[in-house]
Amino acid sequence: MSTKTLNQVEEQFEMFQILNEEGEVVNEGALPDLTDEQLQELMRRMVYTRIWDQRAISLNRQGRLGFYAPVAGQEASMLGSQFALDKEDWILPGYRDIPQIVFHGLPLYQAFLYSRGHFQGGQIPEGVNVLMPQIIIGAQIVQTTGVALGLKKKGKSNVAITYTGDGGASQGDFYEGMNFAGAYKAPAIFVVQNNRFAISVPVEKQSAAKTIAQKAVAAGIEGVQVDGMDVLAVYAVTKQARERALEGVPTLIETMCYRYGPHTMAGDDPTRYRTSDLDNEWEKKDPLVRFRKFLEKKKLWNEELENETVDKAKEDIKDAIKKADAAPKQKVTDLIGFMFEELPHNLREQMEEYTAKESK
Ligand SMILES: Cc1ncc(C[n+]2csc(CCOP(=O)(O)OP(=O)(O)O)c2C)c(N)n1
Repeated sequence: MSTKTLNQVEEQFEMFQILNEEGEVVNEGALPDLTDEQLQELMRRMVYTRIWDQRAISLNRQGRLGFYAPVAGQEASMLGSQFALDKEDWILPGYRDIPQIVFHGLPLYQAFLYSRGHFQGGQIPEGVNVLMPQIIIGAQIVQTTGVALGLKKKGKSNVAITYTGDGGASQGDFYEGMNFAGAYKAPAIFVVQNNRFAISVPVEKQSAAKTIAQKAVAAGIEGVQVDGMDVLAVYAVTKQARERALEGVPTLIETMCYRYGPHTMAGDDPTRYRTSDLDNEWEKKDPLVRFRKFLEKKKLWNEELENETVDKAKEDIKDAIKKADAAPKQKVTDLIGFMFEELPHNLREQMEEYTAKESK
């Protein structure tokens, strides 16, 4: 293949956008058909999530939350895509994708318990169609195709969607999952949130490809690159991907975004691998600022609605933490007990030992 041909392929994956940084519509024909109430709900969810993120970081620093991967900067990418789903669709998330699963039905206190490593955080309630967030990079991608094929076999008009990062797109599972989905026409959507870094490794070091979206071509599925700071654009491409998925054509969506905070709260220092110029460049693209401007011009958002949302988020977080604090202290026997239906002999011995210890 000549370089010219490669360039021609890559040029097809131009970033799709509806709102520019000023909140102006640059793609009138692509505006999704959302009611005023739905537009406000999208804004509400992004503001709520920003507050939740700030609170979670602070709770983590106080030692009141465990593992936490900040989400600020990725709200449009996360929530615009989830908003395009049906309640019965399945989400297979990565560790950062907690907002999507909470807005899909997981109670907030369980998200906090997940963060604390408590088993109740993983007991997804019946009727909430999400699987446990994966810490192992890429481990939910092949499974997404499996879940999607299961839905198809059962005759459901639903899709399975998964989220990973640009780093996840460097894993073998990523290619296997997409290839499998393409070959078997699975109703699946693969979202790669390209926040430009896999911890400290820039995306340019992970792949020679100009876009991640173009990796769909080899799997024979659709690929689209979208402005991940533009909630309307993310919603629109996911909605289309969902319709296509139901017709047997999976889609890979690459959302161009940025995480404003550290990779996780476990000691990552982004100033060691990102410049303040780059941070500033992406701060100008802030998904909340942009969408707020768009809504304000339409008289659909104001300070009062903003404050109401902030207060509601703070109130909900307080209640959820209280509820998480009230969960029974996790025991070693819980951990062993949930692993097998029938314990192997070595674990049976440990179970007996800890049952005796815990009953004292
Ligand atoms: C299989 C595997 N390898 C390595 C790690 C360690 N690790 C955790 S997060 C991460 C980077 C992931 O980056 P990316 O996929 O871009 O996602 P992001 O965190 O930026 O959303 C790595 C290498 C892991 N969890 N799993």
